[in-house]
Amino acid sequence: MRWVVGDLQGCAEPLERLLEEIRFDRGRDELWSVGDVVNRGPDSAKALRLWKDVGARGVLGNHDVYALLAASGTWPRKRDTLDDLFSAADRDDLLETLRRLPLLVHLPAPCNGAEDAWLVHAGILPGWSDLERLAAEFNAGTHDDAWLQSESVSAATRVRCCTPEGGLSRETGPPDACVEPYRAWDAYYSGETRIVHGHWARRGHYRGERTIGLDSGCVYGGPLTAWCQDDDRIVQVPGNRDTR
Ligand SMILES: [Mn+2]
Repeated sequence: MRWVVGDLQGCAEPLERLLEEIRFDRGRDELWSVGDVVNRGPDSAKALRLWKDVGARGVLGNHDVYALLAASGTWPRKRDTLDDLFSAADRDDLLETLRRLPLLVHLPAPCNGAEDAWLVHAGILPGWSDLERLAAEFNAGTHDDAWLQSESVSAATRVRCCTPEGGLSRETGPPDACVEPYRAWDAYYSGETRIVHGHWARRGHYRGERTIGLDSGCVYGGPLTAWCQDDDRIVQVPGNRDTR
């Protein structure tokens, strides 16, 4: 089975619960992260290790970008919960795993009756129509600090409400909080293939016509949500209740 899990944000225990709940078998199953494996939650290093142990599959999130740029000193450190990661003996190895992550991934149907999907942390901009071409372009090259700060990385890991021209709003509320000329990014998406994403905790888990959102805010006390691509099924386990 191929599973896609929502934003972990350093929530290692909920991930352990999920793997148990779905009887994850690393020889048979795949676990894909929608990004933001680290930060805000209590156990970034542990969550990262666990996710790496089950295959290190996924796409890059904005908190992963922040962790990489803060670790290299390119960005100043803001308030974060990354001390455990930055002081870990395997820190370089863990960070390198994050740095290798692509921005956009096509997940072909894993079995008969299942549907194709695209995986991205936040979303895509209205002008991004040929996703195969863009994925090849965005994911290629050295994932150095300049790449991490590029416009495409920024858009794919941060968009929620945007203009038809691709201007991003700072609004973090649900889609009805997007004020004209801003609309939820998926309102512009007319592609055939479903896009699975995270990043929008205040929208929560939802299923749109062509999209599925998996960030149900497990770091804020919501559940951790995962989607099984094989049989189009959602599984949720309790998140971190004691963090904010
Ligand atoms: Mn995010």
